[in-house]
Amino acid sequence: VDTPGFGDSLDSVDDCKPIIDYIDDQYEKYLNDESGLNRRQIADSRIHCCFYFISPNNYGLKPLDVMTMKTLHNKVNIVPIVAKSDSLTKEEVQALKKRIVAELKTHGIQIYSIPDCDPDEDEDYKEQVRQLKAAIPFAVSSSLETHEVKGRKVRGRAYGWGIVETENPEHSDFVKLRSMLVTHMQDLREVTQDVHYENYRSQRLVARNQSNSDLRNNISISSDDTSKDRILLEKEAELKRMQEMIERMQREMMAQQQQAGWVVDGNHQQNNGVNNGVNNQ
Ligand SMILES: Nc1nc2c(ncn2[C@@H]2O[C@H](COP(=O)(O)OP(=O)(O)OP(=O)(O)O)[C@@H](O)[C@H]2O)c(=O)[nH]1
Ligand SMILES: [Mg+2]
Repeated sequence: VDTPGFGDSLDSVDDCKPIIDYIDDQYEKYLNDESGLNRRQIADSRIHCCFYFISPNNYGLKPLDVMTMKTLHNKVNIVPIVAKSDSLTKEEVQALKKRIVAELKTHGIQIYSIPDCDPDEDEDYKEQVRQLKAAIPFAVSSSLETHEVKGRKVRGRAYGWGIVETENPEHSDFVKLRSMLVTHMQDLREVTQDVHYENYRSQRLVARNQSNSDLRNNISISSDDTSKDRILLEKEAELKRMQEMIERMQREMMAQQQQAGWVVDGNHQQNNGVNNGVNNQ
């Protein structure tokens, strides 16, 4: 899912809204499917990972970056990325990364955290995870074009002085980013399910309960209910009256049967030792 035009308008404050709406819509769809009949075959269109691209032209985060990530971080796994890293030198990339990490911390922005390895994990995997963690925010350079370098076809950007290769670890963190996504896809899904979706679900439940109790309270206090609401409320009250009547009748029947020496247990009836005149022989 792309977000074309994000941050391009003069006043970009509302640029985040369609993103939030899209994420929420997917949660809402999932919530509805979960409470439906066919729970086993839910198509999961929830957003499990959000790449947030940070411009290389600033000395760190812009106010829009801070505001957007703060709005998103309780909804989705954010993976921050430095865009167009080929426009910076190696030292500049490292300085910018350091600054971004510090600013994320200062602003209390929760980005996706790669889980720590189990102690009994093999050393190669531990080293891979250590490198991935150290590379955050991943600084990538991308291209839609392919070029020939030493007889190989590579994706990259051709400049007068040479070719910046997208998949060359010396030029870009693209391979690390891809490897993070592949290795930790299951964990990303689990964090979405256990943290972000649960947040959404509990907020929706609170909102639903609130609107139900508002509706009930309005029976007595609101004189300008819409007629549709009134009909609903009258039906609800009638249902309640009927339920009470049925319960009262059941209680009376029980009492009569107990007096006659019968014990009634759900669907079964038992003679309690008093002869009712039926002969079983
Ligand atoms: N130097 C450099 N330029 C890049 C890189 N990636 C994209 N560009 C250039 O940046 C410009 C914008 O790229 P897009 O990919 O369209 O950027 P975007 O943020 O998706 O733009 P919208 O979809 O319009 O919001 C284009 O001219 C690209 O060629 C990169 O890694 N390095
Ligand atoms: Mg785009």
